[in-house]
Amino acid sequence: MTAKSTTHSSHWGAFTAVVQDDKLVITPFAGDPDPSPILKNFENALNHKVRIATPMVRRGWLENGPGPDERRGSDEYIAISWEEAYALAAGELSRVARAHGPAAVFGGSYGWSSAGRFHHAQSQVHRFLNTTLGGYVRSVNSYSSGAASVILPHIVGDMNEIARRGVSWEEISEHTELLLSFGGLALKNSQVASGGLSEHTERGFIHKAAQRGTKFISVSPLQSDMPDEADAEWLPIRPGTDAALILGLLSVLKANALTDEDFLARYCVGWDKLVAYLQGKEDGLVRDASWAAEICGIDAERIEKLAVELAGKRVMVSVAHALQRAEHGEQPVWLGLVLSAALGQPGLPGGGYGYALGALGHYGKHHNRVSFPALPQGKNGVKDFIPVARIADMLLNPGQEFRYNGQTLRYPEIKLAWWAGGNPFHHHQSLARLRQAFNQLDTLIVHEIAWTATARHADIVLPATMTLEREDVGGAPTDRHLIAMQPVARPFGEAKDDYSIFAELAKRLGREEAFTEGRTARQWLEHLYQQMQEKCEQQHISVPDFSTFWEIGQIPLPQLKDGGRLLRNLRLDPDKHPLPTPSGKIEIFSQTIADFNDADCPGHPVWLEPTQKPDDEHPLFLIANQPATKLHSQLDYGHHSVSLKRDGREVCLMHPQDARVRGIQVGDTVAISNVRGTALASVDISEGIRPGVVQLPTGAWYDPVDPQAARPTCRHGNPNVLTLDVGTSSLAQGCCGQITTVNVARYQGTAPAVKAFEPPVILTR
Ligand code: PGD
Repeated sequence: MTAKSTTHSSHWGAFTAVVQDDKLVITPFAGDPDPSPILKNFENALNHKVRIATPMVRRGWLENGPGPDERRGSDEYIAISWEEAYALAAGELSRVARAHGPAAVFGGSYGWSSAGRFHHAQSQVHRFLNTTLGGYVRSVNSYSSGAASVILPHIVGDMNEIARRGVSWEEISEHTELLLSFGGLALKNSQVASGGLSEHTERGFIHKAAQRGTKFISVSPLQSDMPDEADAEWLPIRPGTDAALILGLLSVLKANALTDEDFLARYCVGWDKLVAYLQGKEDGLVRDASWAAEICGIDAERIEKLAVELAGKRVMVSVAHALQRAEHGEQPVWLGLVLSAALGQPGLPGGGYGYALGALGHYGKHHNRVSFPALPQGKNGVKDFIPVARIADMLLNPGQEFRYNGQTLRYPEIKLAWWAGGNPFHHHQSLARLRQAFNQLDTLIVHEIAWTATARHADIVLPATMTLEREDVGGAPTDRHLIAMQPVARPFGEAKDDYSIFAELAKRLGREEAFTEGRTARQWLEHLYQQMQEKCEQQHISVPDFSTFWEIGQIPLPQLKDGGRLLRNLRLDPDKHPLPTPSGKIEIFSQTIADFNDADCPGHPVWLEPTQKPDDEHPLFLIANQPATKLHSQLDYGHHSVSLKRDGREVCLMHPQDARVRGIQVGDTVAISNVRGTALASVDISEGIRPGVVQLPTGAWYDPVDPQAARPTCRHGNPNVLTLDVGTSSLAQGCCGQITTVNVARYQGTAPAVKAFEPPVILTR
């Protein structure tokens, strides 16, 4: 008998799956023109030895009780029953809430978990803590767009409008003459969209645009940031200096009377102030092409020529998320918008500003007329919050003041953190510091599918099912298909889904009804689907009932053609459609930001030197970007991810000049080091990277040789052992994980074998 093939979805694509001869066979969604190779990571994921089979408790926590503990990250675990696990976790949550209140519980639980909209782990944590405790300390914004999501509302409007409802790929392929991209449009990034995507269309649109004659220019230290289909010109910029380059371009445009003064006067405020800054009226420093060239490493003549090339054409300016994941990351986001405004392009078909275009599969797409509802999270009665990337600061400095978006706030004192669906030892910076921070807690509770470094720091580990082992509905608001995520396999070991775990815990806390509202997981899916169906009916969109949807596995959803509407409407009639900014216009100068009085983010965009600059000890920039072989750290043990490691290690990229002077050859193991630690990696050498820059993608599971060391060595190649844990600025406090400075040396002797996918020592009783 042949096994039934089931439909399913992931952040990196929809697919069908079937177990044949004990092997999981994955077939990409039939309508996907360019499926992602990272689907292959599922093939060996279900029963891998690094999966967590039963609830676990950390030995030190069980023996000594809750409290700060240096052993987190290197302790043994004891397998326990679910009954014991529920009793320990519910008991500890009650103790902390009784003794310190819900403001001592951190439930931010940042992370992407899986595509299904109901089993979205972060929403489950939030709902659980709201319904059982009445609230928790939350986090705001994301590691993806921490700086952009705070600055954009001040200067043009909500990030969703600018990115998710930005100028569409379709329009670009039809109208754009020149696409100037800061940070590129790498397909490894747009292969992913939270909630899932059934059609990967970016490659096709880029190809179509290039064929029609769109010129692509990619400004990035890495040539690979632009797909081959674009046939782009590559301007290899010094990392972190795009703001200076854009200021130089603006200077040239102004000096040559190439700016669209009419657009700037009608639809923007503050151009005069920026011009004064460019011309050095404030401080005598003229920010012209020569000034910019010194900083960004691109010749002054090329900057001058580029500015002239931009003028008078239908130009799209795009700025990648990566640029704002760095010190003063707000500035390139602001200046990309200003450049498009100076060229008079916002609101024209295929012209203007595409913030984060290509950074995720959501951007440059159309929105569905109706989207699948999210799980309601309940009401959070705790007011305290942190910008998401300030987690270590909060745990290390309770009570300390910090600045955020014009406010002075105080870090709460956290005793217990609850994490499901995220991997802070993947996503956070300066991992030795993060370990110190987690060591301050009384208790860390983690739900995980596998022994990630985060699970290895937890006191109570609750084994979660992976997406393939449960029912859900997949569909992002920009995806034309809603997918029934049918289970492919039985849960691994004793793993349970996050909802069932929380329902059992809520029962023990006397709040089961409040958490579940009397519904099973399947009943929630039916309930949420029915809500969507009702919205569809109001709009005369016909969709089948739930059981038919489940049977057929996927349904199409009609879309709006709403790309770029905010700026298009402004241009149509600024009085009727003002932007949601204080002036109703694009704010080249923001009085609101100026009044915050934060020197690291003044009232108009500026070039501010980062603190991290190459020096004798750390002569190279490190770019720690998104991996191509997986999403973040997910399924790092999967076939595709592992097949592209070398000696089990992550692969870094160097320029031949930098390799030669260090006696490094392709395939060597190198130590990439700075004051915070060392990452070991295998080397590739290519001219497709700017000299003076080394690239090591994120995603390799943290695997320290010496977990307790102040400067640990990760034998697997996790770059966050090296990155600096500071906020982008006082305005947004976003993550700065993208760029740091390092030295690279050939590893002498035999490098230690990678153990990231070996479970920790587990004791049974
Ligand atoms: P993931 O690897 O996706 O990383 O950080 P994030 O924490 O989201 O983690 C998700 C975890 O959820 C995985 O460990 C997975 O096993 C687990 N999981 C999956 N499904 C389930 C489930 O159903 N239940 C439970 N309980 N767990 C589940 C990503 C973050 O990293 C992001 S968004 C960005 S953009 C940042 N990028 C960078 C960067 O460019 N450079 C650096 N240096 N650092 C970064 N960090 C950030």
